[in-house]
Amino acid sequence: MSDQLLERGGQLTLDIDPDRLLRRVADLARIGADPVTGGITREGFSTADREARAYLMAQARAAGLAPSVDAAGNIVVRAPGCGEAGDRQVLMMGSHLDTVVNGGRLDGAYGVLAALEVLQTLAHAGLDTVCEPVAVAFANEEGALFPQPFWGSMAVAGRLASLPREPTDHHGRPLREALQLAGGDLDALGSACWQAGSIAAYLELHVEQGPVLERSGSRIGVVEAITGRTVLTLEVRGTAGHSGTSPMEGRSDAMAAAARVVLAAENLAADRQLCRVATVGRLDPHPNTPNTIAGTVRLTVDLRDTDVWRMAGAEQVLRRMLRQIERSTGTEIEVVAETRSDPVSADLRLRAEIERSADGLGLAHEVLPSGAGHDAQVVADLAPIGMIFVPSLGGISHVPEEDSRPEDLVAGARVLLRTAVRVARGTVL
Ligand code: HGY
Ligand code: MN
Ligand code: MN
Repeated sequence: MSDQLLERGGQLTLDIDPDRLLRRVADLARIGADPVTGGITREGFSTADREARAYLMAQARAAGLAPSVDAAGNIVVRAPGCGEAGDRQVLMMGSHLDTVVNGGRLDGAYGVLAALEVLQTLAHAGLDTVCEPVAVAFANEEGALFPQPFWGSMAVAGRLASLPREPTDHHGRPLREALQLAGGDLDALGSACWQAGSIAAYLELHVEQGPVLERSGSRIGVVEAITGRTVLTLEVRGTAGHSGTSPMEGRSDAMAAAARVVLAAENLAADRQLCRVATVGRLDPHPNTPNTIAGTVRLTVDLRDTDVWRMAGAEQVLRRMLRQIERSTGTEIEVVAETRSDPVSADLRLRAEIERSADGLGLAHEVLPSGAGHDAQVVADLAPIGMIFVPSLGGISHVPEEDSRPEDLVAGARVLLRTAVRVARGTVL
C-alpha cells in the first residue's frame, strides 16, 4: 500500500474491523465459561486452554494467515509471503489466552485478538514494512495450573533453561503430556528462544485491570513501567494427627503455621510497607479434613513492587519471619522461588508513538504504571516494549465481573494498529 493511501492529511486510512474484533472476543469468552458464575477458567495447557488455542488458530487460518506452535506452546501467527522466519526483524504483538481460575473474559484474550485483528488488517492492506508484524499468544502466562507464570515468554527470552527436570502442576501431574497435547515439546524448549536483535519491538494491548483510567476518564493508558514480581511457593510441613485426641501442647500443626505465614505476608506490605503488595492466593492443606490436624500446607506468596531492591528486601524479611514461625510451631517451611520478574520500563519512543496514535484518534490518554505483571516484562529482555491499556469497568480483574466498554476495546485496537503501522514501517525505532 502506498503512502498516499496509508495516510491522507495525517489521518490513517487503514482501519481494523471493529465488529470482527468484538465478535471474536465474544466467541472466545464462551470457551471455559462457567454457566453459573460467568467466570472464565482456562488454566494454561488445560483442555479449555487448548480449545481457545484451536479457536485462535482456526481464525488465523480463515483469515489467510499462518499460525504455528513453538516447543513452549506459544502460538506465533505470521502473514504468508512476508518472508521466512528469521530473515527480517519482527514487530511482535500479543498477549495470552490462558486465564486464572474463574477469571475474566478480557485479561490476555483481548490483547491476543487485537493483535490478530491488526495483523490481518496489515496483511490484507499489503503494507510495505521494514519489520514483519507477527501476532503471538504466549503460553501459560498466569501459571494457574502448571508452573510457571510467564512460561511462554520466558521460553522466548531463553529463561527456561533452569527447569526442574520434570515440571508438574500443583496436584503433581506432569507438564510433559499437557504441553505435548498443546503442540509443544518439553525436550526442545531451547528452540522456542528468539535471538537477541530478532525482535524490533513488542507491543501489548491489555485491559488495565485497575481503577486509574476509569476514575480519570482517560480512554487510553500509556504504560510507563510494569511492576516487578516474586512468586514463592512454600511447603509447610508439620505432623498430621487426630484433632480430638492430640493435646494442644506438642502439636506441629501445619495449618496454624500457614495461618501465621498468611498474616506475615500481609504484614510486610500492609503494615510495614516493605513492598507495594503481598498476597497469599493459593493455600492447599493436606489432608484437608475437619477432624485431622493438617500435616502439610502448600501455599504461594506473591510479592510486587516497581523497585527490585524493595522486593528483595521484603523477601529477606519474610524468610526471617518464616524461620521464627518454624521455631514457634515446630514445623518446617520449604521455600522455592517459582518466579522472579524484574520491574521494567517501557521504551520512551514507543510510549511517544502510542501517545501520538491516541492523539490522532482524539482519545484522551495518560501515563501510568502497571500493577499487574505481563509477558511484556519478560520480552523486554530481547526488545523495546510498549504497552497500551484500556479502562476496566470498576477497576476489577481476575473475577467474572471483569469488563470494559466495547468502544474502548475498539479504541485500544485502533491505537495498536496506528502504532504498529509506524513501527513496522521503521519510522519509530
Ligand atoms: O498476575 C498478574 O499480574 C497477571 O495477571 N499475570
Ligand atoms: Mn492476569
Ligand atoms: Mn494478563
